[in-house]
Amino acid sequence: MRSLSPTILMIFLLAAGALMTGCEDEINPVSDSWRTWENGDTVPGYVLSEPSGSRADVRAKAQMFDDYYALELSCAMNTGNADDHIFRPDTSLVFAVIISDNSQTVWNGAPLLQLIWTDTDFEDPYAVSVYDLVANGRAAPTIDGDGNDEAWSSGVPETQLDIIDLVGDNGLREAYLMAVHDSTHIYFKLAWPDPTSTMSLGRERWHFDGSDWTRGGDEDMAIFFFPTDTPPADWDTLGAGTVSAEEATTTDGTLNTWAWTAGLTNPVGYADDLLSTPTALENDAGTAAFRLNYDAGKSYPPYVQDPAVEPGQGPEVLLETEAIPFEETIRP
Ligand SMILES: [Ca+2]
Ligand SMILES: [Ca+2]
Ligand SMILES: [Ca+2]
Ligand SMILES: [Ca+2]
Repeated sequence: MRSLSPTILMIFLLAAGALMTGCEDEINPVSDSWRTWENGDTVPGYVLSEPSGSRADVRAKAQMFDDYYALELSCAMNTGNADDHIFRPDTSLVFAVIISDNSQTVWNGAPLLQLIWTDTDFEDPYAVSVYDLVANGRAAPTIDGDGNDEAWSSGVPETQLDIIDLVGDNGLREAYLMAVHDSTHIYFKLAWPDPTSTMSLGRERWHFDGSDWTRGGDEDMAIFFFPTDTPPADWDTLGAGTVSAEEATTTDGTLNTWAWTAGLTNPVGYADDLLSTPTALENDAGTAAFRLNYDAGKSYPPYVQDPAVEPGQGPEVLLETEAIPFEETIRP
């Protein structure tokens, strides 16, 4: 056969590239036979599992409806763990919420909010009332990202937050926050229009180009900061102004930090329960919901979806219980 001239070959490759980009890339592909990895295939950058201990105190789940996130969270008012804040239904406090869009570095948010234990609707963008479910004969919400629970229905004050750019600007200007409590737990519902109308969960995702694997990508996040017994000295006047949004470290003192992320914690139904200190964002005791799907000794994802198992949390999520070593997916 006559070999193709370099010019013709180049044109062919360009055309093939154009065709490729027109195709829908296959994410974490599943097949009932041995897998052949192809250009455009991707594999999640983290392996997820049930967290444990003090790190697992915050249940959280979001769904996106009509480009709006609805995120529900719950936490025991007293977790019994020394690294957490104790919520007391007679004690107002300052807290903060920051939100990212497919980023860990660009943050918009409400840096100075008051949590007030009352059913009063203050119609104030900086005041969030904690409605008493028991006194009003209502059941606790189900933490599933569907905000249509009775617990959130009419009568519960909803605060339209005044969202500002804090580090960079992702365009977000509005969010809606509700808080309720029963005898044991406090619950939040945070709703916001995602600036790019996309639920991004591909942090450090692996991409295959036909010959090499590379990693890249980010995710949507929402972080809550609450004071500990030793908050930053200026916490009550500056709120998250005392926090480095890039590092989630404090100027001084410590904060109880809940980090919900669309890719690493949401699929298993948690927010990562952490502690912000002047030197680091420390992990609460226990195990995380996620671990990096990376091995310095391998140039490919060490774990992939078991081809025999349909992904339980969708193709963009790799669960520990459904993961097998990459090597086992290659035809012997
Ligand atoms: Ca904890
Ligand atoms: Ca719900
Ligand atoms: Ca997004
Ligand atoms: Ca904590």
